[in-house]
Amino acid sequence: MPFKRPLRSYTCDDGSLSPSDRPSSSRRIRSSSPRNIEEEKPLLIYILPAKIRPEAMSELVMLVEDYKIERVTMGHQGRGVISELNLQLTGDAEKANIVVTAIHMRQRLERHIDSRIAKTKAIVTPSWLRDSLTSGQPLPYWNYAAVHDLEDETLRHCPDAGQDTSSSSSLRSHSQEKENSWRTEPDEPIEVTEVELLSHKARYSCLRPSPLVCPNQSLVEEINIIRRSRHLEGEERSMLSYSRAISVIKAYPRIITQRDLHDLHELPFLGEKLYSMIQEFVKTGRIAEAQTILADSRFQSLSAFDTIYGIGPHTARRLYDLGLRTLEELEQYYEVIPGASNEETISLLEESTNTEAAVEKTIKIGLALRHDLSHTIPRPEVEEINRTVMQELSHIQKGCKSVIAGGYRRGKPQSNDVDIVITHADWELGSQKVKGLCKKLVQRLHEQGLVTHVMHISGFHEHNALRTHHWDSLEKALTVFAWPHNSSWPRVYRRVDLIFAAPEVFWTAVVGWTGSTMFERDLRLWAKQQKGMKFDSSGISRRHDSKLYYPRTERDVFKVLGLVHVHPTMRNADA
Ligand code: 8GT
Ligand code: MN
Repeated sequence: MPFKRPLRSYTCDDGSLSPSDRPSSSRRIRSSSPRNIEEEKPLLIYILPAKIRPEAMSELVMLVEDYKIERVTMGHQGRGVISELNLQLTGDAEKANIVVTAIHMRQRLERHIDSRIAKTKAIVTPSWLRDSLTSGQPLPYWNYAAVHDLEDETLRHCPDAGQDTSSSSSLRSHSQEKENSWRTEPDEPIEVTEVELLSHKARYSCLRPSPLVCPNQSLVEEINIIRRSRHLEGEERSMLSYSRAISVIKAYPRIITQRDLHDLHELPFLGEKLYSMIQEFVKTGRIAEAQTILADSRFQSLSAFDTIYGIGPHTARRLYDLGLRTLEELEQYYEVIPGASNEETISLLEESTNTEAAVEKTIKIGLALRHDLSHTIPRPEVEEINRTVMQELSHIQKGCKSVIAGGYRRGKPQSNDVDIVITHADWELGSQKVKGLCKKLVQRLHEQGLVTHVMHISGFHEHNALRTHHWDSLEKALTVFAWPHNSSWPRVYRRVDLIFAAPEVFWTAVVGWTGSTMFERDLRLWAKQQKGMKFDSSGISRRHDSKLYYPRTERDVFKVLGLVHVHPTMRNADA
């Protein structure tokens, strides 16, 4: 299918748009200090058509063109505001600063662009273009590198980080002027001064800085084996002790050596037993108990069963007690054909129940799709799933916004599933506008063939027993998502969770779904023990008078709870 307009006519190098057509946009307002916009050089974008559907290609071109027209119009209206984003399409990859592509394999890319040239460009996904146009600034590339093998080269071409910060703070002051606006933007860069306010000695993990990978990661992995064993055996208290120990070690700022051992006494939750395990690890690089567990056949079976969606420790033990030992035996027991889940989708119209039949159905889907579901999801695909879901949602309700939460938001390069928290951008009316959307969206995604299974769907549930105000604010669907056969992404089944929140509780929902689990647990504990408040994904309230809080930003969530803002990438308080 041809583009709506031929790509070449938009190239800057053949001069189809005059330089005076370039300035200003209203979307993102920069400082009021005048700049010579005539002299500004645009970023040249080459969109590689291979693997992009013609409609999507056409949409991308139109997005850039519409943006440019809007920018020009604002400039001519003399508003004196200058957009960060000055893009120009080019038909010549060699001249481009940025190559936008749906290709993810280096070899495949090099069929279209010479490797020598590719190395000198930023190679990004179409999401970068869309998200940059939405935010009105050239976003940093780190979440958008299209080709893993060329990530380093791509990041080297990243836009100036300083510019980013200034533009986001000026956006903030701009949006504060507008009564009805609030932040639904992506994460700001991490602020070193904020991290310094946290302490690795704090009792609550929401006061400690917990990076994705810590200096003592191999020790953490070793203790995590013991933790998992306790979890599988249903020994919850013991499991929690190990979880706490892990979360403390995650925040410890340097590699633990013999010399550091006495320091550990200053840390919370490291009792005698843990202390001697750490000592053993420092000496030998191993913890004997963990190694014994790993070699244990019961642990191996229960671990394998526990990887199946729908099977928790309790079910795993029950299956083991029936004499089952391997996943193949489980497949026979449940009469499942691997890879071919024709298991009918759980009714879209009815709320999920926890009946035995419903649980069994979920296990059957989880087992049949286990090979696909065991593959982790790279960041560019997570972003594309979000974008696709939001595009489908826009056909049902305009003006919705989303944040990808979960491990993705904490910086994980690969996720086990995708957690998308959705709201409506209208602070006043959004609550009504998102009501009932979850079911409609899932139905639409199912009709489009994008959602193949629904594991669970539920309507509004309440923040607490106090039936004050419209607190019925979260709807969620736990689904299985798959790309269409003609997509540039492989057809691998992916788990996607869709969570709908009213604007008043959007940021509490995002915080609640960003994790990690121990961070969440300590947020709730902190709120209860130190602040006399109740925190969960569906809201924050004060216990003594049930006062409800409606934070407009994520920072507000932390502020209301009396906490320093912890950047999402510092909330990795689990192994
Ligand atoms: P992964 O998906 O790569 O494994 O990593 P993850 O994103 O950290 O794990 P997750 O299992 O997807 O959980 C993401 C966060 O959502 C966790 O912090 C967890 O506490 C939270 N979460 C659920 N399920 C539910 C739920 O039903 N309600 C609420 N409020 N939060 C939940 O996982
Ligand atoms: Mn997740």
